[in-house]
Amino acid sequence: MTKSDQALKEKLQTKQKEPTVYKVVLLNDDYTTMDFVMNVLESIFEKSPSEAYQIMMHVHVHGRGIAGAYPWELAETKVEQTTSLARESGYPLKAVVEE
Ligand code: TYC
Repeated sequence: MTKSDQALKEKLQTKQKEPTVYKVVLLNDDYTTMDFVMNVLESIFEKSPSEAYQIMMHVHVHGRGIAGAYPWELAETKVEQTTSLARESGYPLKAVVEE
């Protein structure tokens, strides 16, 4: 193995250790309460109360905002958890995964 083969191998190995992350985006709507959105951000996205408030207000004002960034499977799970908690509670809150 040449020196540059070794360098390439190390580069690839380093890359594989950094999983690609996907954004979970929360969408605004007129019916979900601010309290419920903050509760979702704290319980599912592990945000502090002040982070949850800031993210919720960003979504409320701008229409959408990033709740977090995770490897694919985890991002999908967070969307599912958000959607089922919202539906159980009678809210139309939507979350989507974005690259
Ligand atoms: N716009 C909602 C309200 O005024 C609050 C809200 C914020 C809803 C963020 C969804 O993702 C959301 N009650």
